[in-house]
Amino acid sequence: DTAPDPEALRERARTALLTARDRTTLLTSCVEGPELTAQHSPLMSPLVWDLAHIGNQEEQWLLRAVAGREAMRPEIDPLYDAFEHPRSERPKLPLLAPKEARGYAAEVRGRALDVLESTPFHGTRLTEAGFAFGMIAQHEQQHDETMLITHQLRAGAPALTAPDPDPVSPAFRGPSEVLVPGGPFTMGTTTEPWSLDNERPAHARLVPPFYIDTAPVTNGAYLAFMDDGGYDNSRWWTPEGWALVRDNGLRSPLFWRREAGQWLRRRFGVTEVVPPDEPVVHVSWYEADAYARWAGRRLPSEAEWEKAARFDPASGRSMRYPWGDADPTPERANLGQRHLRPAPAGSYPAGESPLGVRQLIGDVWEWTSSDFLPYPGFVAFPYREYSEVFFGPDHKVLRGGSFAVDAVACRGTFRNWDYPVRRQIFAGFRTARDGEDS
Ligand code: AVJ
Ligand code: FE
Repeated sequence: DTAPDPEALRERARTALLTARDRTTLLTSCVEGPELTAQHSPLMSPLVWDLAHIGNQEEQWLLRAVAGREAMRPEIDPLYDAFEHPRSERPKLPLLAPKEARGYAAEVRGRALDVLESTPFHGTRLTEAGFAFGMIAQHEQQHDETMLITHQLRAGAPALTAPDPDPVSPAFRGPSEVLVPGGPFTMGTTTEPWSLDNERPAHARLVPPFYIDTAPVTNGAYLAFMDDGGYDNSRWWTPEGWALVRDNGLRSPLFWRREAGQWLRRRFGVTEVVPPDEPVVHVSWYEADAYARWAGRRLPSEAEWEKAARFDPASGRSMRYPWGDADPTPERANLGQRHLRPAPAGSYPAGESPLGVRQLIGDVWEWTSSDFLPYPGFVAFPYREYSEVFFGPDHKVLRGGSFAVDAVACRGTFRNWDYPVRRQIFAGFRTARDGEDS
C-alpha cells in the first residue's frame, strides 16, 4: 500500500475543509437569528457558539500555530475555550452575534486556505502530511455533529430535511452473529496520516474468540426488551443504571412517547411511528448494557469491536475499514448527514467486513463495554485537552460513527467517548458473547 502524495493530501484537505464549511453553513442558516443564540438544551451550546468556536480553533491552529500569525481578536479566545465555560453557561457570555460570528469564521477560512497552499506537508509534526488541516476539518465536522444534536433537541417546526435511506436490497439473509477467531490483531494506527492522538500507536492486542452481531440492535428488538418489562426489573441493570432509570423515570429511548397503543418518536421536528427494522438510537450506555444482559449477551469490548471492524482473516492484517482500505462511499456506509436517520439493519452489503458484519461504520455510534483509556505508548498531540484529560473510568468508548459524522472524522481506528448516562447523542449498539477456541 502506497501513502498518498502531498498534492493528493493537499487536495483532500481543501475538499475536507470546504465540505465541513458547507455543512456548518447549512446548520447555522436553516434557523433564524434568535434560534442561533438560544439555548435549546442545557447539554448544548447555542449554535452561534459552535460557529465562532469552529473559527477560533481554525485560527489558533492554522493561522497562529502553523503560519505564525498574530491573533486576530485575542479578546475572544476565552469565550470560545471549551474548558473555561461549561455549555450551560455559554448563552450568558458576550458572544459574537450571528453576523459577526459568520464574518469571523469566513475571514479565518480565507486566510487558512492561503496558508494551506503555501505550507509544505513535511518538516514539523503539525504539518506532516497536512495533519493540522485534517485535524481542523475533523474538528469542524465533530461540531457539525454536535450542532445536529442541538437541532434534534430543539422544539418547533422542522428546519432540516433529507431523503430517507433506501430499503435493504437484496434483503439481508445473513446469520445474526458471526464468530471472530481468537488471536492477536493490530489495534490502533501509526500510519493513518490524520489519525488523532488517541488512535495511536498501532499495537498488538490478544483478543480471545467472540461472537458479534452482524447488524446493530434494532428498535424492534429493543421493543421486545421493553415489552418484557426491561425498564421494570433491576436484575438487568447495573446499580448506576438502575438509579438512572428510577431517578428519571426512564421507560424508552430518548425522544420516544407512547400514544394510542403505539410507540412514536420525534426526529428533527417530525413525529413518526418508531420503525422496527432501524437500529435503535438515543440510548444510554446503561440501557445498551441492560438490553445485552436481558438478551443473555454483553456489549463488545473496544478491542473486540475494532477487531470485528478491521481484521482480515485472509491476510491477518488490520484494514482501515471493514471493506478494505478504500475511503467510504455512499454504497458502503451511511455517513455525512446525507440521511437524517440510520438505515435499516442489514443495509450496505458493500460495506460488510470479510466475516460478514454490516454497518460497523456509519448509521449509529456503538457503545462498547470499555472505559476511554490511552493505548500503550500514547503521546498527547497537539494538545492535552483533545483526549488526555478525558481518560479514565468516567467515559465509555463509542465506535464506528453515525449518520451525522463525515467520512473525514470516521475510520476503523476512530475513538469517540461520552458519559454512560448520555442519550442525546446518535448512539446505539450491537451485542457480543464469548466464543470457544476452534
Ligand atoms: C470527541 C466528540 C467527544 O465533541 O466533545 C470537539 C470532539 N473536541 N472539540 C467533543 C471535540 C474538541 C469531542 N468528542
Ligand atoms: Fe471543539
